[in-house]
Amino acid sequence: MDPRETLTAKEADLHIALKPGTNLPLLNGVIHEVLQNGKLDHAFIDNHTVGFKDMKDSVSDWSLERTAEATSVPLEKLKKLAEVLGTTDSLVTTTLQGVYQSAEATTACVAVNNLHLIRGLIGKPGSGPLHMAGQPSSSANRTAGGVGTYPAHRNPTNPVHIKEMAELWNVEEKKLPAGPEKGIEDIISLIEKEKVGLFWNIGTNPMVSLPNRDRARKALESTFVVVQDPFLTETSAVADVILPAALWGEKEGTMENADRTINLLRKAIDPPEGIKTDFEILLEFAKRMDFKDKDGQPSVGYNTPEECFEEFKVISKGRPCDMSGITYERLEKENGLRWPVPDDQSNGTPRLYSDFNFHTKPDDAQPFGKDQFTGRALSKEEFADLGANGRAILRPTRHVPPFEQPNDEYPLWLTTGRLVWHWHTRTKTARSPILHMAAQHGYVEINEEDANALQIVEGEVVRISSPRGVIEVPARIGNVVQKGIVFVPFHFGNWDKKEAANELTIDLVDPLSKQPLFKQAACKVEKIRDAHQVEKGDSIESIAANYGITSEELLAAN
Ligand SMILES: Nc1nc2c(c(=O)[nH]1)N[C@H]1C(S)=C(S)[C@@H](COP(=O)(O)OP(=O)(O)OC[C@H]3O[C@@H](n4cnc5c(=O)[nH]c(N)nc54)[C@H](O)[C@@H]3O)O[C@H]1N2
Ligand SMILES: Nc1nc2c(c(=O)[nH]1)N[C@H]1C(S)=C(S)[C@@H](COP(=O)(O)OP(=O)(O)OC[C@H]3O[C@@H](n4cnc5c(=O)[nH]c(N)nc54)[C@H](O)[C@@H]3O)O[C@H]1N2
Ligand SMILES: [Mo]
Repeated sequence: MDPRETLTAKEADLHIALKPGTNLPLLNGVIHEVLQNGKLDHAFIDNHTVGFKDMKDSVSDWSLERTAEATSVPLEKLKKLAEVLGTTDSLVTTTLQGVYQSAEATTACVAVNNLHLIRGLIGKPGSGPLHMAGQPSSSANRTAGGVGTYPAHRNPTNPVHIKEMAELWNVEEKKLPAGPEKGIEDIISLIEKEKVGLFWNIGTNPMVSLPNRDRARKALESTFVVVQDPFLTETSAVADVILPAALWGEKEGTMENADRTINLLRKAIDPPEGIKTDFEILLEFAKRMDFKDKDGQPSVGYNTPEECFEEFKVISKGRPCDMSGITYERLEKENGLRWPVPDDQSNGTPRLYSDFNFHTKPDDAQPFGKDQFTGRALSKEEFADLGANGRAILRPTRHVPPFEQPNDEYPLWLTTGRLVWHWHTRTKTARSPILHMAAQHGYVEINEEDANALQIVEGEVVRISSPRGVIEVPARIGNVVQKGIVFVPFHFGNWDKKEAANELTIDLVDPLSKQPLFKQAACKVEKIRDAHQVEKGDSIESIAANYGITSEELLAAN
């Protein structure tokens, strides 16, 4: 499912080129059809789920005809899709940013889960919904509690979990903030209200990666900003203090992969003279701040990454991500282990939910769920009322169209995303001459028909504007995007060039996950030159010279 004909779509047996922002209508339509004509697993629904009736009622209006109209996907394709999904004996669904950074993000993930549950296609070989994280640090953050939740999938809205953490850390309960987590856009608003005195940025480059970056820049300029990064970045421009940090390969520690594998990374080389690792900087900070526990002992009791991991193991005990049975030695010998690993006899858990037990007992659950429309965090009582207690919860999925849609002034959909040659804000990949040569600058992908109507030619620099900002980049014309949509890669964000996708994107978030809506906004494209000006890349000689190599060496490497 992708509005663009990506490389992945080209390999597909069935490409569902839906309109941007219509994941949920599509899933609702398909689920409605599967409920009518598919092979439901009634035993699974009865024994291992709650909420079937509410879920079913919530999609009752979604005939395939209505779905075709809402999504622009031909009826025949929808029928085919519903038939496959209603009859297959095994199903893996993967979701990523086309879902999470889209309208109705969390609700669409819920719909995917609903589909797997009513077909009983979960916890079995060859079946499961895989809601992936994009990178190890995203995965590990969810486990370690770096996204405003508490460590080891603890629930900030559950007083029992706050109490456990207070005991484990030997601090007073009232010192631990309770209540729902804050997303980055909440933090930007708090900075604007002068409620944040210090913004400590470790290992991200928000001046390129945050939506509506003009607003984000103004906010960061108004507070005290520390940037901790191995490189000078676009975010260094708003920093009050810059802390140079060591890179991977210059330090040791564990990492978590998208499939829950914990890996051990050993240090390969020393960092440059005087450069500390993130871990050392944080330890040093805790020491100089003289942070103490309830009994006056230093609150950070470890000195090495391994000792820190040992503390995390204690904190993870009994939780979904139990790591009690993992040691550095085992990680090295067994080439990584997948949590939960509850004791040293366990070889890890390649598949979750194979006993059809889900983390829905009130004192087990990480979140108590949120209201689909307002994002209000549900209370423990409301969650308990669902009566799940280890069963999976089928939730209703009601559709609300995206807030910003193409209109008279901004008639096109803007969507943004990745190129294979670059990693995010290019602090590493732009330093590779080969990758830089493959993708040197921002551009806009536009459909042939739209390009013809605007009389633009391949390579011509055009202006793209949204209610937030303006960029000027060369056009790539073709059929990868449908008529009415443009795509801009988000990797490019130098302050001295007008090519950052995030000048244009909208700073709205999904009310449940708080993830920004990078995939849908309204924009317009304008011709700006009388004579066609075609943007060419740098010459091979000048790229090679930038990296201190000859053009022959560069070509040989490529
Ligand atoms: N080379 C490289 N690899 C990377 C990264 C990188 O920067 N470079 N980043 C990593 C990270 S952190 C992440 S999060 C992942 C992201 O991996 P992906 O999610 O695969 O990457 P995106 O390019 O953001 O792609 C999202 C896709 O969603 C589509 N889309 C837009 N709107 C909609 C919609 O309404 N519905 C649907 N179904 N699709 C829509 C877009 O056309 C696009 O093809 O990649 C990881 N891998
Ligand atoms: N328009 C639009 N915007 C997007 C997206 C999109 O699809 N469209 N995708 C979003 C997604 S999914 C993601 S994940 C974000 C990514 O956005 P960011 O996380 O902001 O991007 P990165 O370039 O990965 O930034 C990582 C920073 O950490 C530094 N770094 C590397 N190693 C270390 C280390 O060991 N220690 C420290 N302290 N620093 C280190 C790098 O030099 C770099 O500056 O972008 C988001 N923004
Ligand atoms: Mo990501």
